[in-house]
Amino acid sequence: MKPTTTLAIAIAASLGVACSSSSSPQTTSGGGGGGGVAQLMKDRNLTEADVTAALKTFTPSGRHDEYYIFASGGHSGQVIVIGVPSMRILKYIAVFTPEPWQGYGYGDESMKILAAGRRHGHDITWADTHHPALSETAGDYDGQYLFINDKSNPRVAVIDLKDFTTKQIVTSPLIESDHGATMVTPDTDYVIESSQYPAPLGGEYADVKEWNDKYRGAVIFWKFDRAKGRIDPTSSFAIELPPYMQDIADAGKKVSDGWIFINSLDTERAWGGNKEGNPPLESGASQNDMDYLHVINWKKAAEVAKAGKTEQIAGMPVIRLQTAIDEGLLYFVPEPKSPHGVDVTPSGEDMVVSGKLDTHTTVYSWAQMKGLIDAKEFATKDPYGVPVLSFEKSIRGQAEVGLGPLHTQFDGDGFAYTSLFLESAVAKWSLAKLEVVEKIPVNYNIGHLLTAEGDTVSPDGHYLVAMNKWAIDRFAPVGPLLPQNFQLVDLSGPKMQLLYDMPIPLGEPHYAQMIKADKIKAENIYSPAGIDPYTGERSANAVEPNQERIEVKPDGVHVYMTAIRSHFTPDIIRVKQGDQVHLHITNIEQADDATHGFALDSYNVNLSLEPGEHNDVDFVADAAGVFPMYCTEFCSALHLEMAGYFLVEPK
Ligand code: CUK
Ligand code: CUA
Repeated sequence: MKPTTTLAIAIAASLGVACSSSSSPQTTSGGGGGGGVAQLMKDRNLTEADVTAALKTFTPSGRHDEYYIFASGGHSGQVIVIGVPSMRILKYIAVFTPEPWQGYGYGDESMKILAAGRRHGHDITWADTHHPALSETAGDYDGQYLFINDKSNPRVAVIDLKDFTTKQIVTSPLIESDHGATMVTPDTDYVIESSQYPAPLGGEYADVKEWNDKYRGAVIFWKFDRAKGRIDPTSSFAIELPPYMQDIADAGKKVSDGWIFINSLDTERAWGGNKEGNPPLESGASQNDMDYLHVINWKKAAEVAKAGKTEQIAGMPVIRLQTAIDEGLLYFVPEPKSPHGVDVTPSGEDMVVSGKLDTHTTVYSWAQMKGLIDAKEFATKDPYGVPVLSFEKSIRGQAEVGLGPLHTQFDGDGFAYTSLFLESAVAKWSLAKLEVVEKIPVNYNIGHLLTAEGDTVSPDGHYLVAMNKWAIDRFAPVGPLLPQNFQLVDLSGPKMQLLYDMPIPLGEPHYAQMIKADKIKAENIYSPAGIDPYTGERSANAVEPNQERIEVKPDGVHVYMTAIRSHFTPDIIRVKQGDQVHLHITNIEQADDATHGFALDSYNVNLSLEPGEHNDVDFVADAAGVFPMYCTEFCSALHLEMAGYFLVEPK
């Protein structure tokens, strides 16, 4: 029991109730009666802080949120869309994994998108999604596209925010994992994907003992073609990096535009082997006091790649390490104690780096680093010949923030917010003075954090979300696998206030971004009818009303079908066992939310047909029998009657 504010105490005293802190687990009960706010507070055991938090997040029916969060869905391979301040989940966007409700991975075109993410000949049905990146114009979110990576099977996806649908997955056999992904350059010229765990480039084999010579990292610059809304792999290139473990990346902006920054760990080049006489990787990789911040001139690198000073490796033009050194594309700066996050400040003038085993964040000055680079004033070289700048001459200073700092975001008032993993807290500190002004505890083990538009050139501040790894006692027990805990914090008052706990029971999200809602221009229908969302174009197989038909062609039976409340036309399909079947289905509705599903018994056919959407699906009718097909969305009063039969006559 801990008193909070005087008003709460006064109310509590007058009502004779216990006034308890909202930060310890407890059960709210009762609720109800007609006794007004004071009675409700008493019945539900709420403090004044609880009530103000409720007032700040409650969103009446029909009212929309101020912001969207786009959060990584972790292991689910999806993106979670959340409204702020209500913290209501608005959508899961299917990205790297089949998703039944959206019919993603069940029709021809979406299967093609997933198939583009195959690696080493394998279908991959999960992803370790880490870092979403909204497209930017002049360093500010423009609300058009979203990119996200899969760390485990290095892949990058493109999502169009017109319809919140994944349009493309790209992957390169050049690398075997990624982590510094995805980040975009300020005008979204490139989507950055850098490797984490070194491996021989291009999927070759070499024993791990050949680490120093044969293993390498790389950073891929995926060229984004905004007019097409797709990555253009043929205009993309990579830079070879030494076999350190490259970590998080961020793009320079404004004064540092043209450069990117990538952390690294394991400059010791330890590779494990704890049964081979070596220390385990974690201690082998933590011997050095300093690792290397990678400073890369991407604008110049793009010119070097264009000039053809590359080698083709696994189909990707690669600027070799020696070329990168010779052309002045790559520099290192020491960074302390197992660095993790690198975050460029809104002005682009500073780079904030946190060392997981340090209590400081280190603030690097772009002006100082650029001065050293221009003057060719290098302190030393790494074993591969990469020039290393002086640590002391590169930093503006350090801020003592607390235990286990990881990631930093910004507000519009000159403050930075750093997550403290070991301390389970967020530190708010002044960028100018490099001094902590306030801390707020979070529950528990915070990884990333985000503020509204907090990694752009013009952060809003306003709200902060702590993305906590552990929930422990925050929610009702659900067995040993607990949800993650997103905590919404209000930054608008004189003190940070915790507003809301949101369980995330889907995977470990890592990062998220928060964008003003009015920047998102989502469309409610596909118009004209017949558009395949995955190509974004009207399908050649789109079906018009009254043109429904079944045609037998040399390649099989083609069914041209429409869906409209409350029937499919045709609703009876007769084929022979062994026939190749091509279903072409258009939802010809043009009304908001008039989605139909299409399910076919025992053939694993499941489509979601949004208004105006067209899908194709091919399969062999190898099993004879009678198979009901029906609409899976309760679309009208006669939804249950929106059904038919797929009849497969035995051979
Ligand atoms: S990483 Cu997860 S807490 Cu992949 Cu961005 Cu830092
Ligand atoms: Cu269409 Cu139910």
